[in-house]
Amino acid sequence: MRLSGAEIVIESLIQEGVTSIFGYPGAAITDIYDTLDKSPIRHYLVRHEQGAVHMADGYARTSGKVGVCLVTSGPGATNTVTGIASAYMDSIPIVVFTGQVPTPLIGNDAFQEVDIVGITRPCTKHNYLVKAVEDLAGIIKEAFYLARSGRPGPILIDLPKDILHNKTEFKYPKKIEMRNYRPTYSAHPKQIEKATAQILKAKRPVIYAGGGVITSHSSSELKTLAESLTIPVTTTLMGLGAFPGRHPLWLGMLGMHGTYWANMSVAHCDLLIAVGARFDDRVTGKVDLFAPEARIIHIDIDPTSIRKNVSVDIPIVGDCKDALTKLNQLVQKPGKQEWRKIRQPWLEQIKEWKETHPLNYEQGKDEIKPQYVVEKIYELTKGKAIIATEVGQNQMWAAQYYHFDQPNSFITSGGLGVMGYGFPAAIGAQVACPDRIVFDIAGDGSIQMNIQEMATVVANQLPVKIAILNNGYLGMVRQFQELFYEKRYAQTFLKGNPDFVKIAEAYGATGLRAKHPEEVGPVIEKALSIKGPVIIDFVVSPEECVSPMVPSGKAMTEMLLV
Ligand SMILES: Cc1ncc(C[n+]2csc(CCOP(=O)(O)OP(=O)(O)O)c2C)c(N)n1
Repeated sequence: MRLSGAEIVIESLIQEGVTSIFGYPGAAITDIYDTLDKSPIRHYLVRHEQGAVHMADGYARTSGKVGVCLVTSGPGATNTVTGIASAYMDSIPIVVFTGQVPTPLIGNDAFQEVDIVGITRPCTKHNYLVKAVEDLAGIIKEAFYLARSGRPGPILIDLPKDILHNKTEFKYPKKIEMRNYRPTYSAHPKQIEKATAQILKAKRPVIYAGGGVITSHSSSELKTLAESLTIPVTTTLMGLGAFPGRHPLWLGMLGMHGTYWANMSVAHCDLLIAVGARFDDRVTGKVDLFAPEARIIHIDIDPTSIRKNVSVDIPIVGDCKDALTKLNQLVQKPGKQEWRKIRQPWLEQIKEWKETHPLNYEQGKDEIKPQYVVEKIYELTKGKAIIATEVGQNQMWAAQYYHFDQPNSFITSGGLGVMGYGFPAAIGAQVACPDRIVFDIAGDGSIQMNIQEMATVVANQLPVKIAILNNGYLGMVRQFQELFYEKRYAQTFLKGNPDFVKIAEAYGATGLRAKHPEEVGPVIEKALSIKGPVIIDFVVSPEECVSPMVPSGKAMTEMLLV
C-alpha cells in the first residue's frame, strides 16, 4: 500500500493502538490534520501546546499507555519543551510529533524553523529528525518501544513538511532490532541472594519506594514484601499510591515535606531498601547525613541511577516487579507472626515519633484551612478520585492529606515541579478514565498558568473538578520568605487575581466558591453532583505553612515543625 508520510503517521498510530491524541495545528502539519480528521483517532484540541504535552503525560500515567501529542513547527514545538522536560524527569512515556520546515529549508532560518531536536536532546529519552519517508514507519515503531520500555520517557519525532507529502510503500514493522538498547529486566540472582541475607539480618529496616514501583505495576509485590517481614514503608512524592495510605506499616511520604516519623525512620534505620526511586535531593537533603546508619539496597531498572547520588551497598539492576517477586520467594522464613514479634521494638519507636509529631492543623470557625479542603475531598470521594496537583503548597497538602490507596491515582510534576501541570494533566487523566472522578488540586498562582484549557474541558464536556486553594499568594515561595527572608514577601502577593467563579462561567463551566469552613463539604458535594467541569474557589487562610519542612541542604532530621 503506497501512502503519504501524513497517512503513514496516522496508520502507524492506529497500529500502536492509539485512540486519543492531544494537539494544536499549524501550517507545517496541516497534512497530518487533514488525514487525522478522517481517522478513528480522537483529537483533543488544546489552547496552548504546553497543555497538550501535560495532557499526554496525565493520560499516560493513568492509562498505562503511551501518551501522544502533535504540534506544529517553530513556536508550536518550543511550547512543548516544559512538558517534555517534566515527562523526562518523571520517566513518563509520551511521543511528541512536531512539524518542521521542508528538508531543503532546514538551516536557512526559514519561517517557523527551530532546531527542536537540538533543543530537546537533553530532555528526551531519544529524538528523531525524519530524513526520508521510507524511514518513517520504522522510526515511529522504535519511538513507541523506547517510550514504554526500560526506564520510560518522552520521545520526540520531528517531521519536515516534504516528508509528509512524499509517498512510499507502507508496512508497519512487526519487530524492533536495537542492538545498543537492551534494558535489563531480570534481576541478578546473586544480588537477590545478597539482598535477602541483609533483609533477614536487619533489625530496623525501611522500604523507600518511588515512581518505579508504579511504572512496573509492582505494588502488590511491594505489599507482600512489607507484610511478610513487617517492614514499614515510605514513598517519594512520585511513589504515592504504590503502598496503601491507610496501611499500619505506612509511614507517609519522606523528604522535604515528608512526615516527621518517615524521616526519622530513615535517619535511624539499619537497612534501607530503595525500590524504583532515585535519591532525589528533596528526599535525601544533605547526602552525607542521609540514612547514616543504614546499609542500602537499591533496585532500579536504570543502571545509571544507581550510585548517582548516594553510595549503595547492594545494587540490583532490573525491573522492580521481577526483583520483588524474587525477593519474596526467598525471604518468607521465619513466618509472619515471628517477624511481627521481632519488629516490635522498631515499630514502637516509630509509633512514638508519630505520636509526638503527627501531621496536624487546626480548623477554626472562621478561615478555611487548605488541609481541611483536601481532607474533605478525600472523604467525599471516598479516596477513589484521581488527584492531579499543581506545584507549591497545594501539591504538598494533597500529598499529605489525601491518603492514596491505589497506584496511578496521584499525578504531579515531581522532578521538574511545573506550575500549570495539574489542570492539563487532569484533563489527560479524565480522557483516559472517563468513569473516575478527577480533581486538580491547585493554587491560585499555578492555575493561571494553563487556565486557557478551560476551553478544552468545556468543548469536550470533560467533568474535571478544579479545587483552587486560593490563598492570594504564591504560597510556597511566601513560606520560604516567611521562614528564611524575615517575611519580606517580594513579588509573591498575587494582586490582580481574577474572579475564578466568573472565569468558569465565561468559559461556559460552573463556578462555585467557599469562604467559610461549613461551606467546604456542601460545595464539594455540589461540584460532584454536576456532570460538567467545575472550578471551586476555596478562599483559604492566606499564611498557612506546609509542615514539616526541611530547609534546603539540611539533614532530614533538621525538620522545621512550622
Ligand atoms: C513554571 C514555574 N514557575 C515558577 C515556579 C516556582 N514556584 C514554585 S511553587 C510557587 C508558588 C505556587 O503558588 P500557587 O500556585 O499559588 O500555589 P500555593 O503554593 O499557594 O499552593 C512558585 C512560584 C514553578 N515551580 N514553576
